[in-house]
Amino acid sequence: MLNTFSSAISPLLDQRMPGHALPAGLYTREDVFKADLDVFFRRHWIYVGLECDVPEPGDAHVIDLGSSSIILLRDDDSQIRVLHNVCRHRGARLLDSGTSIVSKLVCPYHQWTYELDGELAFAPHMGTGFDKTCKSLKPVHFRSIGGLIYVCLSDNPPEDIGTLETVMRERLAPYDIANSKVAFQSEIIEKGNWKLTIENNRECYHCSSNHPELCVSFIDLDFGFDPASLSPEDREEAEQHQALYEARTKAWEAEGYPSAAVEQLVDCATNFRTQRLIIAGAGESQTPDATAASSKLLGSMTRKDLGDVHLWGHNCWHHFMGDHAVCTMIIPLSADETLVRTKWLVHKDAVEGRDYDLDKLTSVWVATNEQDAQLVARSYSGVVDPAYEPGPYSPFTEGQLDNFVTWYIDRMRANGY
Ligand code: 3BY
Ligand code: FES
Ligand code: FE
Repeated sequence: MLNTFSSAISPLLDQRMPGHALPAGLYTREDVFKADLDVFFRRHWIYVGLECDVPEPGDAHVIDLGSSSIILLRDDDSQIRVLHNVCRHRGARLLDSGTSIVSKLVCPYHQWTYELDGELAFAPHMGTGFDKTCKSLKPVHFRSIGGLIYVCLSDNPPEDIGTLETVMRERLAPYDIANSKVAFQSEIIEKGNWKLTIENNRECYHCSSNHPELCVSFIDLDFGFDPASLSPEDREEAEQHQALYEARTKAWEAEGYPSAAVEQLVDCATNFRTQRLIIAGAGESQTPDATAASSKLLGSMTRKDLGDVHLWGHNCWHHFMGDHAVCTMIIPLSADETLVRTKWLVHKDAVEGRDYDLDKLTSVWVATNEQDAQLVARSYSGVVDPAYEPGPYSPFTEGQLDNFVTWYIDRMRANGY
């Protein structure tokens, strides 16, 4: 069956040239935005938050996604639940955006009252013949993967999340993210299309001239390139870099820490990449001097020299280091606005001022996010200019952008566009 927008969007998908950015309309058009929300934020798995967003029974956290709204909560048995934020009476939103503490979910409209597992407990004036049992709140498909909450709003979630689950459960185990604490959270609305936000995150071509704070600890990743396409200088640099990674990865793995790159980037529904990255300089953490910001390490970690386990998805990027983690998700708000939500995690017992300094913990990514927001806005304002035409990606530093937009086109096609 053809989708409503397929006839209009399909030629744009055809126009995309391999190795190049997308045609303007795929970033700017309202019909494409609606299709993107449907395909990439309803029919695919997306990262939406953390178990530690709701540490205690009764903690609830609302996440708005386009016209949908979901409630992440911890029930009376300390189990994580994810429910649609839609009353089964006449549809009213049960909870407002943000975080709250609840003993039951009471609809503000006519007081239908639900248990924290979603069961309808009380519905006034509905008569004796009314069967409450079939009016529980609708559950959302979700997985907690090492404390990271992934949801899929479709009735048939893609099954290939299994690889991500297996790989990240093992990699994240020592960090015990489920029992960490959100030390700080930030939200930025970037003035640009969500795909530009993701493309911007998939390269560090822009880092040396735009991210002085991040560059202290972050070493660019060179991947996805064809050595034959590089100049002799670039090839030498890439080879040295690869040799360093190979040696360090081998050493970490010999010590029992899975570190090699695992990726599912094209020819798949669930797009992800992980690798234990080398941290530059002092080598411990993404802080102003690359030393740890928290003296209490995450989970059962005893070492600060285990690099940065990075994880990318099509709506998120994460960095798990010995002392803290930085978890970022995006939600498209419109074709030209994207919400970027970042959380900084520390050990649950770490105390600000005693175990960590909040400014040292957060300043690198606060600055980096702000710089990236400016870059995405700058990029988007050029993409809407009639003079824009899709330019070529660097085969050296932008191979991941090519992978991302290739996956984007394939997934649009696979979903009928
Ligand atoms: O967060 C990331 O994955 C990094 C930071 C800079 C660019 N990107 C590769
Ligand atoms: Fe919720 Fe009526 S809409 S009780
Ligand atoms: Fe950046």
